Amino acid sequence: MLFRSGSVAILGRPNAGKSTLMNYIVGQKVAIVSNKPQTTRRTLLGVANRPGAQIAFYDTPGIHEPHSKLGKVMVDFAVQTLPDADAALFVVDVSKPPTDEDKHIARLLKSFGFERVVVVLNKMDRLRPEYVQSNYDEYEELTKPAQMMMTSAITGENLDKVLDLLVPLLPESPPLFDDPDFYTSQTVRDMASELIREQVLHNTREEVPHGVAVQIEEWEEPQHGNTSEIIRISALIVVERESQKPILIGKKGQMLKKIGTAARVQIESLIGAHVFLELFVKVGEHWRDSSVRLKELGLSE
Ligand SMILES: Nc1nc2c(ncn2[C@@H]2O[C@H](COP(=O)(O)OP(=O)(O)O)[C@@H](O)[C@H]2O)c(=O)[nH]1
Ligand SMILES: [Mg+2]
Repeated sequence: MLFRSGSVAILGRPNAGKSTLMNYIVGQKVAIVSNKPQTTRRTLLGVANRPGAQIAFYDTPGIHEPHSKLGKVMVDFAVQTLPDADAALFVVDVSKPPTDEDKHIARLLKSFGFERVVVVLNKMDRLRPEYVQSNYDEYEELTKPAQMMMTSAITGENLDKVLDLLVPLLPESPPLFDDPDFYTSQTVRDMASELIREQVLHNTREEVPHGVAVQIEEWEEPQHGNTSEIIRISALIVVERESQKPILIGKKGQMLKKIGTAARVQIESLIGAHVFLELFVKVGEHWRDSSVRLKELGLSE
């Protein structure tokens, strides 16, 4: 039987729904999701297997006008996935007309070749009937002759059709990854720290989310012969300013406790074991503009 396998870069502006879409297709929580822009900070691999095809998706940070070193690194990460990709998914928020960022990405993709691009008109569940035609036309004008599909990454509507458009663009090849259970290259430590950051994003507002990084400090597996099955994890939440510390800790530590409990439940379901999670908050002045800190946090090369 003919088998196709290849890599697909998922590009789009912040908040279009790229990570939600990849998670749905892969069937696993590969990338954390939030309603704050710039949630995804590095390119994340998510592998989807279906009869006759294997697709290696690369979910990227949203392409935007960067205001910090981190922002610049993130945009570079996104753009760098393109030369190695067999095809690209351009995810847009169809409930709104194209923005300057969408236009910028469209120009970038033009040099890649629109015949290898599928445009995902996402958030169709939010598209008001009176804008269906005009928004559709504007995105079509911007990206023709790329194929387009209206989707909802939340309900999964039409995501199977996106795959139907995508698979024929991939080369004939055996699977790139042999192990059918393999779905991401992230370590469980990486994923645990991301799950903690996701809870910070969910529970804080305004300037805090962008300025937060999470670092796993200790990860202690239960000793052999020990009756306790608990994995002890301690993690550091790095904020940019002293004023953000009390926000994260909350009154009598309530906020940190809430974040910790929610993250622990997620980490337990990820690794299938009981977890004791301890969180600390530390100020790392202007870490987003420090090359050294970005490297320490694994956010740049
Ligand atoms: N209504 C609606 N919301 C969506 C859809 N896809 C994603 N979202 C929401 O949009 C926000 C950003 O999603 P995310 O996947 O993090 O976007 P990314 O920055 O492009 O990776 C989150 O709050 C998602 O729940 C969709 O199809 N419909
Ligand atoms: Mg994302």
